[in-house]
Amino acid sequence: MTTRDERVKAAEVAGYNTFLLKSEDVYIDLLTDSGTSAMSDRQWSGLMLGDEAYAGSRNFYNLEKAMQDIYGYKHLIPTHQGRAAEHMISQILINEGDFIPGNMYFTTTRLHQEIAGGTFVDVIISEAHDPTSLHPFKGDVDLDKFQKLIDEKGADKIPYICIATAVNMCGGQPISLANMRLVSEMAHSNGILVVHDMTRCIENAYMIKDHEEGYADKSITEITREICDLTDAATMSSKKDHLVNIGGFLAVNDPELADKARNMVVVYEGLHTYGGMAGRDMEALAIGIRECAEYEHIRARVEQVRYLGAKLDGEGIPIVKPVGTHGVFLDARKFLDHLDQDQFPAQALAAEIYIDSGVRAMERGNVSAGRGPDGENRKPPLELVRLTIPRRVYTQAHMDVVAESIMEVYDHRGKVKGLEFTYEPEYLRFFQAKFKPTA
Ligand code: P71
Repeated sequence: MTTRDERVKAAEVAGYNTFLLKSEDVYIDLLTDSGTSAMSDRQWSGLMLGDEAYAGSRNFYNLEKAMQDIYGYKHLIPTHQGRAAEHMISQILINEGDFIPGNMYFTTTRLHQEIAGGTFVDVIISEAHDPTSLHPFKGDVDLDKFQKLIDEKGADKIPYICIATAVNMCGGQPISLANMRLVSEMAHSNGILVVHDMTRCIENAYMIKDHEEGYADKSITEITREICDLTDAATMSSKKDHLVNIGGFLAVNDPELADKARNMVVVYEGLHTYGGMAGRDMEALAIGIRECAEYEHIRARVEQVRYLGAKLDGEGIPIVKPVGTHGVFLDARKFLDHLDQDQFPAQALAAEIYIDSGVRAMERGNVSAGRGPDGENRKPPLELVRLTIPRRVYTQAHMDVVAESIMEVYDHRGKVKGLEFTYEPEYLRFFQAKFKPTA
């Protein structure tokens, strides 16, 4: 624990960017659920079974089998984390001038599409951009938007549609299987592939079981398989659903695509039977793939997120509703309605919460969205602060402390100042940017 004075100083040194705080100076760390979950006793045991042969480690085959059993994709190309898989699929499938529709952007995903010469096009339903819309599946694709893109640009300019499950940037919102089925049909009938960002697929499967008609009696693994069977390839950051500190993969069904990816992974990651992971990492990951699909686990995980959400909502704090799967997202536009979006209200709010209590959150608004091709801030409709909950780490009592702090900041919200850049890096600026309060 730190004093308020110490946190005021730490925030200033960090340029009001929670990515630049030392973790030692953080009390409850809700920056991300990525690589921060607790591994189980079984996963830790797996670390002791590392087969560190350079090639053909038995842990690779265990990992391949676990992925095939749970997700059903045919070929596995391991990577050190999710963005490496995004890099490979983007480089392989995208040509200069292509368009890549998706159910909302994700920072690293879009950047890799752009570096490959593509342009991301948002085709998520409009409700996703509205924090107050109670649509139960805000991750759904707007089929009219998708059709319009096909009509305008031509299907030959669209190599694939990127479908995320539990859409991160709009609050961890699920896509329904009914919608996915239609998207998959529309894509495939136009010769367009479906690439699945399945970083939090199990969390999405829980939401489908929870409230999509006809799925209450299906198991998490049955639902997960049904999702994956509608898609052709998948990128995975195993640092989320799979409960490991590092790891990920690209999974594909087409053998030719698999060969291309295997050829590429040796350039950037390592041999195709380890892809940047140690044997022991792959063993822990293989075990995590099976564990995360256990109903008791995923229920406890999502319901803990809902617990915090209900608490804040009950106090009248503006949050994204319905509460999603991996965190509670504060609506900073409403919370700090005296600030202009170019004063980065979400960035300012995350810094203020840290100063109040040592709780670390993450900006997911104008700073994260970056600048468009015209050089201007993109000013996304959603200006959010994400309170992201690691899996199997915190108790409900921690959530109570978080809620108390948010309520305290809400009480003096009028005093929170906006921010301006003092340093702005070119790529993924939110990671390393620095700010100072506006006068
Ligand atoms: C999260 C992260 C980690 C992160 C990444 C970029 C900015 C801030 C934080 C990573 C994801 C993700 C989705 C849906 C791909 C990646 C990249 N999320 N897709 O939410 O959520 O995976 O980090 O393993 O490279 O804090 P990677």
